[in-house]
Order: sequence, then C-alpha cells, then structure tokens
Amino acid sequence: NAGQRPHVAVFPCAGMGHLLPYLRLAAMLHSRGCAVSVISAHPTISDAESRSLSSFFSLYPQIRSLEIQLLPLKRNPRFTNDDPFFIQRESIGNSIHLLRPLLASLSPPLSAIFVDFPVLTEFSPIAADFSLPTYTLIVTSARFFSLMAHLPRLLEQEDDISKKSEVCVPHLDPIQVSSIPPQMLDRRHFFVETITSNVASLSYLKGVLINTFTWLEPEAVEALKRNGVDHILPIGPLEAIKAEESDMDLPWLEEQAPKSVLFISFGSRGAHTKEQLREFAAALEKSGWRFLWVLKSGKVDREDKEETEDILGSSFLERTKNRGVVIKGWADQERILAHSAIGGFVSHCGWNSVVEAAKLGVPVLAWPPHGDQRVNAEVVEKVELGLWVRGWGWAGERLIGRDEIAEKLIELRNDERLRERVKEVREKAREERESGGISETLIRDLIHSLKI
Ligand code: BUP
Repeated sequence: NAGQRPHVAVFPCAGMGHLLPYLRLAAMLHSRGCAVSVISAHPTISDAESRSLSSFFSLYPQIRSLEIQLLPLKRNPRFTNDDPFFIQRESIGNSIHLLRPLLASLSPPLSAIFVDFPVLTEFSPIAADFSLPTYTLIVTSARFFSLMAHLPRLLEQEDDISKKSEVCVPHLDPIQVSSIPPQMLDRRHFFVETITSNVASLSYLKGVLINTFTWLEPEAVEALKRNGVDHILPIGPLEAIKAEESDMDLPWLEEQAPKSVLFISFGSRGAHTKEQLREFAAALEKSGWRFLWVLKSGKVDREDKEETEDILGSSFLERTKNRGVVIKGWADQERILAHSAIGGFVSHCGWNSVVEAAKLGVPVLAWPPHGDQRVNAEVVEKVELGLWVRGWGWAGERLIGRDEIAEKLIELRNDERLRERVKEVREKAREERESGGISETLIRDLIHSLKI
C-alpha cells in the first residue's frame, strides 16, 4: 500500500564524491520499499553532476526530483576560499531556506531526510520547525570521520598540532600528522570552522550512516561509538546504481585477458602536475601493464579543456596505442572495476573509490594527493587491500620519478598474496551486504523504524 510506505528524501552537497553515494542510497531505499525524493541544488558545480542526475532520473522514473535554484552568494568577509567546491557548499548553505516551501508542499510529507554533513548546521532549524527526523550519510572513512569528530577537542588540547608527529583519537591507533590535510590543522581555516560546527550538529540527528562496513574498519566504528557518535550506522558498501548500457562503450576492455589491465584514476580534480603525469606515463610504459586511464586536468570538468595529447604527449599515446586506452573525462568507474579484465587500480583513495575496490576485490596502489585521502590510504594499507608509499607525500610535494613508480606498479602485478587477500576483502563486503549481514540489517531496521 503506497500510502503506508515511508517517504524519504536525500539532499547531497557539492561534488561527485557526495552526489554518487547519495544517489546510491536513494536507489537502495527505493528498492527496499520507500518512496524516495532526491533534492538537488542548481546550477551544479560540474557537468558530471548534471549528467548523473538526469541519467539517474531516467533510470529510476519512480524517484522524484526536487530542485532548488541557488541564490547569488552574499559576500561574507570571513569566507576567503577560492575552491569552487567550497564556494558551492557556501551557496547551498546560504540558499537552504528555499527548502522550506518545498518541504511544506510535499504530499505525503517526509518520514525522514538524509542531509549531507557539510550543511547539517544550516539545516538544523528547518529540521526543528518541521519536526523532521534527520539522518546524514558520511562519505569518508570511519577513520577520517573519527578524526573530524574529535577535531574540536584536539584543537582545544593542542596549541600547534603540526609540530607533533601523530595525534591520538581515543580508542583508535594514532594517526600520523603527515596524513592530516594541512587545512585541518589551521584553526582559522574555513574547513575547520565547517567541520567544527557540523560535528556539533551531529547531536540533533537520529542516525549517522556511513559508507563503510564493520569488518573493514572495526576499530574506527567502535571509536566513533565510544567518542559520542553512538548513533553511527555502518551500512556500506553501498550498492551500485543501475547503469545504462550505453555508459560502457569500451569494446577494447572486452578483448583483454582476465586481470591483465591496470585501471588508473587520480580522482575528479586533476590532482597532479603535467610533469608528474608524464613521469607516471613513462613508468606505466616501463611496467608492462596494459592500462585504462581516466584522465582529468583542472579542478572542475567545465573548465577542463586540455587535450590528452597536450598532457601526456603524442609519442606516449602512439607507442602505447595497442596496450592501453586513455579516456579524457568521465567513465563509469564502478562498472570498470567490476570488469574481469581489471587486475589492479592506481587510486587517489577518495573514499568511495576505496570502498568500490574493496567490494569488487581489486588490489590498489594508493597514491593519495590531498584531503582525507592519506588517512583513507592508511585503511587500505592496514586492511591489506593494497600498497602505499607514504613517502610520495601530498600532490606537488616532490616529483616522484618513473623508476620508483614503475617498481611499485610491477610489485602490484606480481603480489600473489595481495591478490588472494583482496578476494577475502570482497567476500567480507558481500557478507555484510547480504540478508542477515550487519550493514543490510542496519538499513532494514532503519526503514522499519520509519514505518512505525
Ligand atoms: Br574521476 C571518476 N568516474 O571518472 P571518491 C570518479 N567516478 O565513476 P572524491 C567515476 O566518482 P575527487 C570517474 O567511482 C566514485 O564513486 C567513483 O568519489 C566515481 O573521490 C566517485 O572516490 C568519486 O570518494 O575525490 O573524494 O570525491 O573529488 O578528487 O574525485
């Protein structure tokens, strides 16, 4: 009876690393019997977001699309950041009151909403006025989220964290300071303000969903519970969204032998300099791997106009034309990683990517350039999902030479123990997702609680 189905909405913030997991959650709630609405803010910051939204709504016509049109950003003298994704977060926060008429008009009214962490504080008066049970979905690792949740206390306790070698989050093994993004150590930085205020807002939530699974990060999940985030719900790995057949037009991959192709993605934000990318290309050639490389340059795809040839050089492309493919732009990563020809993944360690590699059992060479990615790489290393050379540092810290990279690429291919280990990781991920598994039980219980 449609009248009795819980009606839920999801509201992601800026960037594909936020949009995709919220869309995946929306699809999962839909397939488990909820009526679902997706709220999106327009204009989006990237073309990839616009395209994903329209393909999602055509694949799931029963899921409703609700939009807010962002208002021009008011000048705030304290906000001096020029990162387009931070600016978009600021715009969404500023325009959040536009949700009020939207929520008031919904029929049936919402049983719950899933709001992205960066705008929890701005959403809190709306949740109170509508008496709306509110949840969030955290899109980073439980390890990094433990650090975020503890940051306000850490800043109180320590004068200058950057002078230390590691920090201690209670009930968690120490985190290297060299793994913490430098902006997070600067208490005047907008990033710190955003984290601190949204961490304080966690207390009004009914539950904190996170895209990890208990087997993958047992200590961090436990540490969150013991450090005040006791309503944490590890419901990962999220299921993939149904894909359009046309999304995956890669006949070349179909022809490759099992586990023979290395997939490479440094994330959506063009993390490395051209010089570093060319050094990587030379290493790739030297390593002998066949490869599929999804290449980006520039922070936002709308401004990313540089041709592959100009980035990597035409001679590299000519020499490797029978061995590899470079795609400039977006490709459906989860479908590629699921392909039997893929035998390894050079990853920037955005958390969604790490969880996808775990779920699909693909060995990782971690090369985390910024943000939460080094802490995520600590998880990769600890769980033995892959290799990581800590000394490669943040993006741009030093140029990593071709020989050093080639050595690791070859190690990734020859590491039989790693190949066996990732099968075990994949099996554990599958167990948690299947009926009776921890993640699946948590999400079903949550939906059940909305029906009462
Ligand atoms: Br790039 C890329 N195709 O070409 P993360 C990414 N993805 O499907 P974060 C594609 O986007 P940054 C592409 O599978 C993952 O689900 C990928 O999220 C997908 O990266 C998502 O891995 C990206 O968490 O970093 O943290 O957003 O913005 O640098 O990509």
